[in-house]
Amino acid sequence: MSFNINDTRADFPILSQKVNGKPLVYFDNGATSQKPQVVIDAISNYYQEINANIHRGVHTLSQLATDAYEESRKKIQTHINAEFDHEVIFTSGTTQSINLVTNGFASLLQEGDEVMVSALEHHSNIVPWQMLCERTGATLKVIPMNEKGELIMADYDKLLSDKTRIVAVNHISNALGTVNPIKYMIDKAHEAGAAILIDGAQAVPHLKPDVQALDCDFYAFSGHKMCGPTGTGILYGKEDWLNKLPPYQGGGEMIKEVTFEKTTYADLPHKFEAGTPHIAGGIVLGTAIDYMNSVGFDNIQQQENELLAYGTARLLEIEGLKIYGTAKEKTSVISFNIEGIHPYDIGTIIDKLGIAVRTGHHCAQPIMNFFKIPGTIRASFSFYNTKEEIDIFVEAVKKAQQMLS
Ligand code: C6P
Repeated sequence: MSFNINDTRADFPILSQKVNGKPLVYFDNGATSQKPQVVIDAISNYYQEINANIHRGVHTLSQLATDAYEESRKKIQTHINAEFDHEVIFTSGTTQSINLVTNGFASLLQEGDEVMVSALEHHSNIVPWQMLCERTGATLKVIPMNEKGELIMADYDKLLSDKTRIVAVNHISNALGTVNPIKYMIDKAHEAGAAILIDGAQAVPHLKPDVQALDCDFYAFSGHKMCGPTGTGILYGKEDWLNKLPPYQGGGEMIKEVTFEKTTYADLPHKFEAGTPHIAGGIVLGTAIDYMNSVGFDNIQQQENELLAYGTARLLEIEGLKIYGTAKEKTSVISFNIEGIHPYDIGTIIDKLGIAVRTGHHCAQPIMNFFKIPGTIRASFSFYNTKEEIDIFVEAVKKAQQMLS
C-alpha cells in the first residue's frame, strides 16, 4: 500500500487550520488523535440517517442502528483478532474498561492476594487497582523501571508468585513511549497462575494488537486515540474471564429477567453494557478502524519511526535539553525538559506559535517522581505529521528557550 503524506494530511480538515494566526502543528496525539473527514461524516450520517436506540425496537431504524453497531463490534473483533465478537465490550474508554475489570475482581480477591502494576502506568491503570486493594485487603506490588524508562524484567520475575492474582501493565507508556515486552509478561503471569490486563491505550494508534497471539486475558483501549470519537472504548476479555466477572453496572439492556425478588443477567457482551450506549461512537469507531487500515499500519509505523528519529536528533541540538524515556523499543513520543525552565512555560510560548504539545505529569505522576521532575514537555507524533512540522517545532522551542533564559 503506498503512502502519500499530502493526501493523508488532506484527510484531516483540522490540520489546515491556523491557531493563534499560525499554521497548526499538532503534536498532542498521545492525548487524542485528530479525526479524518470520513469519521466526521460518519457521525453526521448516523444522526441524519439511522439514529435510533439499539437492541430495543422492532422498527426499521432501530434495526438499522443495531445492525451497524453489531457490525462495528465484529469489525473490532477482526481488527484485534478476538475469538468471539461477544468478547468485545463497548465502553466509554480505557479508563472505564479498566474500572470494569477492577470492579469485577472485587468479588474474586481477598486479604493476602497480590495485584501488580508497573512503574510506567498512567493513573487509569494505578488508581482503580489501588481502590480494589482498599476494598479487598489485597496488596499492590509495583514492577520497577530503570533510568531509560524500561521495566526491569528480572524484578518482575521475582515479584510474581502464587499470591499474584492479576498483573496490569500498559503496552506502551503514554509519558515516555516505552514499548513493554508484553508477550513475555503475559506468559510469565500465566506461568505464575495470574491473569493479566494490558492497557493498550497508547498502542492501538500505532499497531494492530493480536489478542489471541498475545494470549492476554484483558486488553483495554480508547477509540479517540485512533482517529475515532471521544467517549468510545473497548474492553476485550477472554470469554471465560468475562463470564466469571459480575456485571459492572445495573440497568436496562444487561438483564435477562427482572423481578423484585431476583434479576438474571444477559449473556455476553450485553451483561457489561447497561443503559443506552454511545451508539454513534461505537459505529464510527468501526469507521475509524477502517480508515487506519486503509492507511496501513506498516505505513503508519514507518512514518512515525522516521519522525521519532528525526525529532530526537533535532531536539538534541538544543543545549540543556534532556529527553526522558530512551528505551530501546519506543514509539513516536518525545518527553523532554530544558535545564532551568519549567515545561509549562515552554508549552505556553509555543502554543502562541501554533504548536500543540502536552506539558505536565501526563497523568503519570509516579514516572515524574522517579525522575524527580514536576513534569515534561511531551511531543507525540502521528502518521499525519511531518519533518517540516518538527523543524517549526524545534525553532519554536529554541525561541522559547531564548525568551526564558
Ligand atoms: N492518556 C495522555 O495524554 P482515556 O482517558 O480513558 O481515554 O484513557 C486513559 C489512558 C489510559 N492509559 C494510558 C496509557 C493512557 O495514555 C490514557 C490516556 C492521555 O497521555 C490522556 S491523560
